[in-house]
Amino acid sequence: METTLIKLNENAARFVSKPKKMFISGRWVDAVSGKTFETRNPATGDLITSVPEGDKADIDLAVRAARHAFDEGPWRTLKPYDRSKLLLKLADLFEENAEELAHLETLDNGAPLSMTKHYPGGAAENIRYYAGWTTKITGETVPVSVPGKVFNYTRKEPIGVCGQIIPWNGPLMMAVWKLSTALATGNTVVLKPAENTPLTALRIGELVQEAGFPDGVVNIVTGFGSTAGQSLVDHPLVDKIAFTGSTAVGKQIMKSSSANLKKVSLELGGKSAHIVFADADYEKALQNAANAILLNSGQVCVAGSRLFVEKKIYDNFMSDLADYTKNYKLGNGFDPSANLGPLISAKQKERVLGYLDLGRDEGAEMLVGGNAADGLENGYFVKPTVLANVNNSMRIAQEEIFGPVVSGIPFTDIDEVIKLANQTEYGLGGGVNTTDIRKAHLVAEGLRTGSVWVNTYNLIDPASPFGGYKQSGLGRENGAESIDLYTETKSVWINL
Ligand code: TAP
Repeated sequence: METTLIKLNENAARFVSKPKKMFISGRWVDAVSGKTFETRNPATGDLITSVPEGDKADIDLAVRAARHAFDEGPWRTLKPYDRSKLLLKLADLFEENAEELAHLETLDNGAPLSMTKHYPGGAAENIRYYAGWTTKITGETVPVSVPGKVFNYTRKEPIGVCGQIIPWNGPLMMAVWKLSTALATGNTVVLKPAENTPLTALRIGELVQEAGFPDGVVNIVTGFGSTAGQSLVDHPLVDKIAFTGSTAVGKQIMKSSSANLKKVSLELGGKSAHIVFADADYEKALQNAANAILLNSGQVCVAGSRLFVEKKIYDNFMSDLADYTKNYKLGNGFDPSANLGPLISAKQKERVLGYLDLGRDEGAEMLVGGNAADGLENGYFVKPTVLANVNNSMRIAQEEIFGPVVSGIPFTDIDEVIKLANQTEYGLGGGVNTTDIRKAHLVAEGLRTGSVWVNTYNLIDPASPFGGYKQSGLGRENGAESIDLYTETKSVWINL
C-alpha cells in the first residue's frame, strides 16, 4: 500500500494486507459471530482494513483462556527471572520491528511519524523497566506484637486475570503500559484496544507470541466498548480491570465492576492548568505552552488546555502564542514536513468544532484557528486554536475538548492562580513556568494533580508514577506504584 507521501514500510504493508484475526489462547481467530468492522486512516478517511468484531462470546473465550493460563498453565509457576527474560525478548522485538510499528501507528492513529518513530523505543524501555522488577517484588517481615512466638511476613502475589481497556490517542504506548506491569507481576491479560486503533495491538499480539509467552497469558479482542468492553468489565472470572479512557466510561466501569468487586484502576480525562508567570523565560514558556496543547493535536489526557498567564504579560503572550502556532504544520503523518496530525475520527472532529462554536457563544476571542483545515485529503483536521478572554468557569475551560484548542485565562497572583487551577473536577497534570524557585515549589505543592511539570511539560518516564487526583483516575501507572495495582498482599502467620 502506498500512502500519498511515503511508501508504507514493507512489513507494515504486509501486516495490513493479511486478514485480521484476534488473539485468543495462542491462536489467531475470527469473531464467533463472524462479524468485522473497519478501521480508517484519519489523515485521509480511507479504509485501511477490517478487523474481527469481538463481543460477549469472544470475551468469554478470551477470559477463560486467561483464567486457565493463570490457574493451571505454566505461567503461575514460572520463575521471576524467566518472566523477566520473556519480557526482555519482547522489548527486543519492539526495537527490531520499530519502523513497522511506527508506520502502523501513524496509519491507524494519524500521529506524525516524527512522533511515532519514538514509540517502539519508548515501549521497549517501559517493558525493560518492568522486566527488571520481576525479581524485586518482595514482601516484608513484620514485627507483630501478638502473644507467643509468632513469625509474620507478607507476600506480593498477582491478582489474576486482568481486563485491560485502552483508548485510541496513544494506542501502542497505552497497550505497553498496561501489558508490561501486568505481565511482570505474573498476571494474565485480556486486552481490548479502541475500535478506532486496533492495528498495533494486534501486531503486539504477534510479538508476544514470537517472544514465547505461554498460550492464554495475553489475549487480544478487538471490538466495541459497549459490547466487548462492557462484557469484559461484567465478566465474573475477571479479577481486575485496568482502564484508560474518558471519565464518563470510567465511572460506568466502576459501577459494573462492583458486581464481583473487581479491583479497578483508572486513568481518565483531564483539563490541566499550564501556568506562566511574568518572570518566566518567555521564549521557553511559549514553547512549553504550545507543546502542552498541541502534542498529538491536543489528544493527550494531560494536555495543558487551560493556559493561565499573569495579567501583565497576558496580551503579548497570547498574541505571541497565536503566532507561534505557525511553527506547526498540519498534514498527513507520513509527510516529513508535517508535525501536527489529524484528529482520530470524523466524530472527534465534529466534537472539537462543536466546542469552538461553544467558545464563540461564550464570548471567547479566537486569536488563531477556530475551524477545520479542509482540503487535506478528506482527513479529520482542525487548525491549532488559541482562545483569549476565557474565564475559568466557562464550559470551554471546564470540559475536556481533546483537540488542539487552548483557553487563555489571565491571573494576578500565585494564590489566585492555584485556586483557579484547582477549580476543575479533574486532577491529572499541570505545569508552571517561572524563574522563581519559591513560586515553582508553591505551585507544585498547591496543584491537586498527579503530575506537575516546572519549566517543561509532557515529560513521562517508566520509573515515575503517572495518574490522576479527583475525577482523573484511581491508582498510578509506571514506577514502583504500578506494582501495587497488579498485586495482592498476603499476610502469613506462623506459630513457632
Ligand atoms: P472512551 O470512550 O472512554 O474509550 C476508551 C476505551 O473504553 C475504548 O477502548 C472504548 O471502546 C472502551 N469503552 C467504551 N465504553 C465502554 C464500556 N461501557 N465498557 C468498557 N469499555 C468501554 O475514551 P476515548 O474517547 O477512547 O479516549 C479519550 C479519553 O481517554 C479522554 O478523556 C482522555 O483524557 C482519556 N485518556 C486518559 C489517559 C490517562 S493516562 N489518564 C490517557 C489517554 C486517554 P471503543 O473504542 O469501542 O469506544
